[in-house]
Amino acid sequence: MPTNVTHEYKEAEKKYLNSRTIQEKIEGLQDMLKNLNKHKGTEKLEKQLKQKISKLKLQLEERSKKKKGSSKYSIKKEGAARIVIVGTTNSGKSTLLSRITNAKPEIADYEFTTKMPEQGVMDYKGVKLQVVEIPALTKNFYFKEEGPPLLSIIRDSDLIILTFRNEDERKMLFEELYLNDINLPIIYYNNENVEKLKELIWNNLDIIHVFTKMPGKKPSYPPIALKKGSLIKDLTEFVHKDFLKNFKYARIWGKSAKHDGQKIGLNHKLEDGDIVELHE
Ligand SMILES: Nc1nc2c(ncn2[C@@H]2O[C@H](COP(=O)(O)OP(=O)(O)OP(=O)(O)O)[C@@H](O)[C@H]2O)c(=O)[nH]1
Ligand SMILES: [Mg+2]
Repeated sequence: MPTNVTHEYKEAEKKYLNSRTIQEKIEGLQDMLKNLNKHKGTEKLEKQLKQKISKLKLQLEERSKKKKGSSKYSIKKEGAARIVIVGTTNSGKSTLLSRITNAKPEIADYEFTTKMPEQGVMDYKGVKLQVVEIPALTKNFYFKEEGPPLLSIIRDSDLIILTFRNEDERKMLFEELYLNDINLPIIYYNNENVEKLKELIWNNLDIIHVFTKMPGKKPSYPPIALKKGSLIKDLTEFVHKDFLKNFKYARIWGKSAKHDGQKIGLNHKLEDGDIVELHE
């Protein structure tokens, strides 16, 4: 135990040691975590606190599963990636969802309009991406009935778009994400037009899109979404397993090509927007 912990940390520790219910225990540990003056010497302690919290949360979740099904909040993963809109109430989450997807969520000037997760599909250059609006996040979100299932939708995403009305709200959101061990890329937006906004989202995802074509034909549509860093080998395998066996070479147009129609092999690295002609 490092000796240079803060007064607030010691107070939180006292509260934790006197707590009785699982929820109180988690809250106490979270307070300790928040008040831990983080540096190299406290890394081990931070890890231990996080582990204790996870264990207790598991216990709590096991109990609530027995009580009621939280599956009504679950959302099936679809598309090449999942983007979640996370924010405080009335911060424009539904407005954003309606701007970038086909969804028509209720938008109103009263608070907590959205009560269930809403989803829509964002089309970017032909790639379908799932966008989910999470009902407004509040302090100690984990302890709300809908907290754990909604937090797992967030955890199971590729990118967070964060919305808030002021700096206090922004801090609260970051604290909630931290306490719930959510470490995803986060972007803000600033009322950009829809095309700029979609581009911002796309550029922060870990995927690229590529087109395949047959010799003498036009590129096929829609394109194929692949992880950044994918090779011709990955694309070929995705198109058809048999293609890989019979692969002879490919020709490529686009950012990764030295010249139009460059002849390449399986280990060539693809770039966003490339067009590939597979020869077998
Ligand atoms: N000033 C301003 N108002 C906005 C913006 N986006 C939405 N609004 C307005 O703010 C109110 C709330 O918008 P929503 O999109 O419903 O906000 P929300 O975050 O989904 O809210 P809840 O679902 O109720 O938590 C509406 O009256 C919107 O017209 C924005 O960018 N700026
Ligand atoms: Mg809403």
